[in-house]
Amino acid sequence: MRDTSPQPIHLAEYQPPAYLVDQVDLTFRLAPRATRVLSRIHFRPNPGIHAGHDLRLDGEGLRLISATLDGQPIEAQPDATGVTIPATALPDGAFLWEAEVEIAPEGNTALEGLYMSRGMYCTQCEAEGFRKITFYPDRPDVMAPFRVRIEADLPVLLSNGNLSAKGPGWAEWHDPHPKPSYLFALVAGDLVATSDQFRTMEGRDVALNIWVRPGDEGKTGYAMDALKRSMIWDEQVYGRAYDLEIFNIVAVDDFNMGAMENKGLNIFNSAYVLASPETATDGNYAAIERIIAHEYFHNWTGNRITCRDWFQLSLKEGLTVFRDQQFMGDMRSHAVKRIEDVLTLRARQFREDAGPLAHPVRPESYVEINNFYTATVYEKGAELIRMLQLLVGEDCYKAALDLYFTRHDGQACTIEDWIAVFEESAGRDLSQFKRWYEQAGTPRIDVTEDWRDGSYTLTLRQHTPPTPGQPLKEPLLIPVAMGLIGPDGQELLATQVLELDRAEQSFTFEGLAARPVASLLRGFSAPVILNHALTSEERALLLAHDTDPVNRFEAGRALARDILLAMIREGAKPGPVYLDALRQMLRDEALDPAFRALALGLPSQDDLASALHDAGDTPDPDAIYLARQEALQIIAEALAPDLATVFAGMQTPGPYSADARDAGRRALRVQAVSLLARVDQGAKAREMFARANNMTEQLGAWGALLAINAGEAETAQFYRQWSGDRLVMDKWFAAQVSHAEPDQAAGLAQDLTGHPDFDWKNPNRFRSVIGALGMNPAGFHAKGGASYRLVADWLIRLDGANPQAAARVSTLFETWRRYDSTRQKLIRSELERIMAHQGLSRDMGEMVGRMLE
Ligand code: B3K
Ligand code: ZN
Repeated sequence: MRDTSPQPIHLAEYQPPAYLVDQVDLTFRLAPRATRVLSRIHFRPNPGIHAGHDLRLDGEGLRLISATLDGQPIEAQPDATGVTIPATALPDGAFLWEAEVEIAPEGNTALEGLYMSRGMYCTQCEAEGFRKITFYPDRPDVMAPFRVRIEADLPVLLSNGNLSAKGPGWAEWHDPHPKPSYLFALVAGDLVATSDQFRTMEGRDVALNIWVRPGDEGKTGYAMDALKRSMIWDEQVYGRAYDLEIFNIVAVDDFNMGAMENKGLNIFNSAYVLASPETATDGNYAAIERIIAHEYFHNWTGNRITCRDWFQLSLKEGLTVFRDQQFMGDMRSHAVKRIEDVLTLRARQFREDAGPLAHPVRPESYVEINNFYTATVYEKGAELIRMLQLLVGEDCYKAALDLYFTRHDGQACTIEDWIAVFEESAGRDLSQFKRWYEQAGTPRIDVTEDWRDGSYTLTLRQHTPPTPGQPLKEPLLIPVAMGLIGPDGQELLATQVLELDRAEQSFTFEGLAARPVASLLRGFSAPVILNHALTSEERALLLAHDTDPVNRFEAGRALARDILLAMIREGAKPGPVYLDALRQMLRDEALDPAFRALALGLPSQDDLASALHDAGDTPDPDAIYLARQEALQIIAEALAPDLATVFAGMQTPGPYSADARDAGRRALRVQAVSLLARVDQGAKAREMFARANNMTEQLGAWGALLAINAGEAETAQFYRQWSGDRLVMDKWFAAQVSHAEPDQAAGLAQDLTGHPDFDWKNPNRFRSVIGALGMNPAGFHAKGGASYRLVADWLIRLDGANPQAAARVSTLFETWRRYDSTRQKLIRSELERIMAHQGLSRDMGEMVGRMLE
């Protein structure tokens, strides 16, 4: 039988485009079931390669009405993925391709290409959606200026670039900056704008608009403010100004991810634009700020300088995440932001790196590129840039970036181009560092120490476990920032950066008066797992005295983790060292409340499962859940008076402000009320719910009740209050499922999928039930496998409508090989059931195939 499974694409097989594009002109005649797209594309042979190639244009699901070459009609016969014009039919030199195609946006449930969301037309082209709009060389290394004319009987018609003309029922846009097709965008609908102005450092005025549905215009203020702050920041910190007369943002309800950086026309999931104190949590506000900044920053890192091919995705994504992290640190608290980023990295990227979906920051092959918009490409990619900055220093980082922008503006680049600007700026060979881009897996650093006669020797051993396709790993260049703390809490050695570049290396520190406690990996200087055995007392010392806030936090986390593991393995109980350290930390008013809120949290169930697995044990999700519950109970009882003080003291009187100061106070207050609920049966949480005038406190209080299996009245009240607000209803679904007791989670999720407000084709709503079930580990892994079945059923269903969204949610299963044989068998049979489904998408086929390998 012929193998019809989709073939992987390999980095090593990259070929430059045979034809380049000088100009694109598009006309859209919009209609829900029969949109006509007319294209005029000026091609010329790529002078860099030998002549005589066929012209291959990508195109999927297009009904070709007509095509001409230099005005002469041609017989073009599209196949399933595009159309080929043989070289013999092409004129010598430059030529004009014109085509008319028909597409049906209304039936496009995949939300890729041109689709409709509640009556509004919108597009999503990255990575390969443009080929669902018209025939084109749909690859990022073909960059061209675009002119777009939109015809539709709708009040707002938007595309990339500057508006050049408009009249009733039509508008024309011109984007002078050459761009790849993945940055094309079009929006049409009945929308209203919040508008503002920005003057660039070069003195040009830019019109800013945030477009939303009528009725939502009161919820755009924070996004606009974040946009203006992003624009100033990129000028001040990177010297990069905006480059068009207008910058449009549109909020869309049905969107596969967070947002998209289309040139001059960013399209956002409405969850990352709309906010009011009553409907959005502090976490939502922070996410809006971050994503607005991220997409804006792409204008330089992604749009002006783009990727040669999709293997280079981290070139734009890792860098843009790093930039948004820097921005958020500047806007809020560097320490708190770094801790949150480390938590996210561990929760998402370490998890990915430890399982069947592990891949390098620059993958070497893919079947469906949409499956590679991952935590590894994004978050680990950002970590690599942070390490580069640490290795070369801040001034050199700045020089390297300036060189990158001047040298590569307008180009489609590679990771090699990126490394080269650092090598040249630092005058240093970075070939060993480049392995970070090529080698998957999370490195482990095992620490041993020796102390004699005032001399302290630290020995670091690195090893990276095998990952799919990469059984053997080479040593990496790992920057280990460290300091030494004396037994009295005084710092004996201020932060310095050790460069670990061999499998094993020792570092000696002489002339110390007392045996120090090493504070290693300060600021989380490398994305590694550090195995540094310290006693509880030593960890408590670092929690109380380390000068590095990230390591203070890490010491507290490690303390909690050691205790939870001992509870799971030996039935131990949290002892006084831990409880006293926690109490002291909670009482320390010099500490940022946001930090205290984070430090009061326990390692997640998934963190504990991964720690157990790493140590060679088989994690038992029920035992993990019970140990956490018991630890929370003991902490709540031991700390109750202090928690009550914090609860009373952390109020935020006055009008709501989303700034980091107030958000930190609310975060600590919510942590306190969640613990107190375990000793006062939810009394304070009920009070907080009843009085809350903002979503952070309302949801926090309700969540505290759900977590003790209470809050039925509040669940009903929350629904009555918010059933008209889609984004708040996502929270209503998600909170119930994620807090459900292990044996009730599957049943509850199943019931909620039958709720009249469950709209499974809306990605946010789908994730609020099915995604949330996967985020409730004890519920997801409950005995019998009811959750596995439910998730698999829904993945199969969603895959038929929206493969990209379904494939993304399938990662809920990626840790399956950690668990016991009974659970493995149950999950395997669900994965096989998905795999055997007729008509499975390429997206899902690749993901499930890799998980089963
Ligand atoms: N570049 C887009 C992500 C596109 C995802 C395509 N499956 C958003 C971002 O990273 O900013
Ligand atoms: Zn991005």
